[in-house]
Amino acid sequence: MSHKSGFVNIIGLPNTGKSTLMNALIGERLSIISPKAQTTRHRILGIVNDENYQVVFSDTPGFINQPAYKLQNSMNESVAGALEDADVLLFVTDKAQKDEEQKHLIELVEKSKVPSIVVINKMDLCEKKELETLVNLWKEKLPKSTVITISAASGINVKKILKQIVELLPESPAYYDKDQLTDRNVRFFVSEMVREKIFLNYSAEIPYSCQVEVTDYNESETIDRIKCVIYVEREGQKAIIIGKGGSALKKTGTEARIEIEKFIGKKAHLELVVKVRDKWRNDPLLLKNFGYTNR
Ligand SMILES: Nc1nc2c(ncn2[C@@H]2O[C@H](COP(=O)(O)OP(=O)(O)OP(=O)(O)O)[C@@H](O)[C@H]2O)c(=O)[nH]1
Ligand SMILES: [Mg+2]
Repeated sequence: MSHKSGFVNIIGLPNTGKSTLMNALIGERLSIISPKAQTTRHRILGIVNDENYQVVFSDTPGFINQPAYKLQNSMNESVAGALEDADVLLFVTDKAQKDEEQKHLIELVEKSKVPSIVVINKMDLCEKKELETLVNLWKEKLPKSTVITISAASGINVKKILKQIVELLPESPAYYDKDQLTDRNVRFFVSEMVREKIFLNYSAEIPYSCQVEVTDYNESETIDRIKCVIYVEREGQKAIIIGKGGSALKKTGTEARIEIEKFIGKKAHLELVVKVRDKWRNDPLLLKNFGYTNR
């Protein structure tokens, strides 16, 4: 039997459930998820391997219509990059998304030469009639695309999408080793797990002002000892992150450690330190050092 392989890139507005969908497709918790918009900041590969096919999914940051920081420009650039090398596009949306916000993405999908699937996520939040209306609207908006309704959070129709994707993939040998799950290393996922807990534990501007870097990672057979620095933009934010008597940081650290231990399959010791880097979200050199840009 012939072998199929290709890049399937997941795009959409922030908070539509792209990361939840990628995790559901690959069956692992690779991408971090939060109820807040703009959780994902990088393009992250998640690979599904089968004897007869290899699907290389890319989770991408939600597209930002009016970027206010250089960080957001780099997030949008990774969306643009994901459009360039796609064999199949998954355009994730839900009933809450407005057409004017999605205009740019709709045009990109329309212009793209690769097959696309409009994924209407969060179907659990829709009445039957409402869902039918949404499906019909999307069929009108993007007549060349296939439209599928899913609930990424509960896994409804996720298998159906995978089946559809494999049908659309070109015949090709695998791009990656068949035992490879992602292109990112453990350090990256550790920093993301800390960032996820920050997104869940703090409000307003705090999660958006944080960058997490793993500065030490000492592996041993039974326990990994990890040190992370959380960078914030102002002293006031540092105080909020740490909390009264260190309580907020302690909570975040404990929650992240539990997640990290599940991920690495052994015990972890996690030390978190908070530092201030003035306006890092607009600083080209810091953005480069933090791995957001190549320039
Ligand atoms: N009700 C419902 N909520 C969902 C579903 N899928 C995802 N969510 C929720 O939607 C929120 C956003 O999910 P994410 O996967 O982080 O969304 P995203 O598109 O990756 O967001 P960004 O990374 O910010 O662009 C989270 O609170 C999820 O739990 C679903 O099928 N049903
Ligand atoms: Mg995401």
